[in-house]
Amino acid sequence: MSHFADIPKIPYEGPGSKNPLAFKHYNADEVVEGKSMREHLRFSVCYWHTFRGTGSDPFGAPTMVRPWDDGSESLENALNRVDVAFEFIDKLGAPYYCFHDRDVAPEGSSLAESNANLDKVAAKLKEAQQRTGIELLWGTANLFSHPRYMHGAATSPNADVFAYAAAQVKKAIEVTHDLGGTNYVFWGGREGYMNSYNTDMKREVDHLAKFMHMAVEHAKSIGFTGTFLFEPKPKEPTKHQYDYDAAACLNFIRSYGLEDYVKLNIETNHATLAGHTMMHELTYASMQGFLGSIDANTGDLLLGWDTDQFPTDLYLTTQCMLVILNQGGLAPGGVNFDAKVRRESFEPVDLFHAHIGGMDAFARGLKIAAAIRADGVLSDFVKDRYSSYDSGVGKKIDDGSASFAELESYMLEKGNPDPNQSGRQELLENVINEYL
Ligand code: XUL
Ligand code: CO
Repeated sequence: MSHFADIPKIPYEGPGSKNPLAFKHYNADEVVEGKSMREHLRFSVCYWHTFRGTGSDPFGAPTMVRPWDDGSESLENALNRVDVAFEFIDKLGAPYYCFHDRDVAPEGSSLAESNANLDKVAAKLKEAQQRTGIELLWGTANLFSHPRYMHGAATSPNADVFAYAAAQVKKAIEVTHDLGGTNYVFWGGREGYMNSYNTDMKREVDHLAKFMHMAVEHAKSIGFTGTFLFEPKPKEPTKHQYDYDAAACLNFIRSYGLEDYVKLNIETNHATLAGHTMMHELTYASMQGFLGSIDANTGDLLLGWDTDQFPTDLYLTTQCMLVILNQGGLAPGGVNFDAKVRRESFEPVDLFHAHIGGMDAFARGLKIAAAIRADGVLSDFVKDRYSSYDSGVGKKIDDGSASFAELESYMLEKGNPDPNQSGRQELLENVINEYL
């Protein structure tokens, strides 16, 4: 039975097309810089927003019209949703999907019942993956919705809650492994705090590290070789999240000896909540070899929360693809649309419009970034800007052979530094516009 009977498999029709249900730029087989767009972009649809989003907000009731969903938390409804999800992803032509354990299967009245529910749905997910060829980019556990996690999960002051979360993540890693997932994500849903007076920060952060080490150990013991991805977010739901931004996460990863196992999943709206641009966060993670995957979305300039909108801004997607191409791609990570349609966009077809727009925006970003790279307009400028370090005293600084004393005598003799050169920001911004 089709749940999107009026919607065909989304074709590529090219930039001239006016068909809202066609790609204008995402042409999966088109080769850019020696790889197909499918391989570069590794698009993923997220289960939680796309198939579980209701459109409710703190002021209003659900708005989404989802004719296939009876609105219940029954296993039957969850199993039925698998068919819907795979029909949608297949028609869209995205090669991957992602989920939290509780998006796909209902929480039971005990851990054992929740695990049994997850097993039943996972069996159906596996069958759907085999039938369609759609693969799992990453799995994760929801450690934030249930009231038991009100004070956090791995950072809860209640050791039993830590233990419950550990059991839940153990199961989620096993299911991810069984479904062939290539990554496992840790987003610290409530791993943070609201008030310093009642919080032992050192103990909480130590516990988070212990939790991750146990996850890594368990993964090894079952032969899961996927990448663990830590997803930075500065606030929301707690006031201070321990995984604030890429720099805070990397400090945590290195301080606790997790650097051989854990990389980062960088999300645009989390970057901007932290007061950074996405390009800053991507560059910071990438330059140290820790950019594993991205959650593609965008915030709203005028709203201060995580609005998780679909990305349509070509500057944003171009900047993302510049960093991704510079590091030679994201695999085994990908571009996951951790994005939701607005509550006013309540019809099923809006889900297609949203994903098509995001995929086209990234495809354009890819093509634009590749053209910028082919002409070397940024890289040549930046190389030249730092060329004083390619010879003479600069080279000695770079290779570590200079000392303060040597630099002092160099400068005493020379008198003044060579003159500075213009940073040419406006020129470069104009140049980028020529590629859009
Ligand atoms: C929340 C968020 C999560 C993670 C997965 O802001 O981004 O959906 O991506 O837990
Ligand atoms: Co995310």
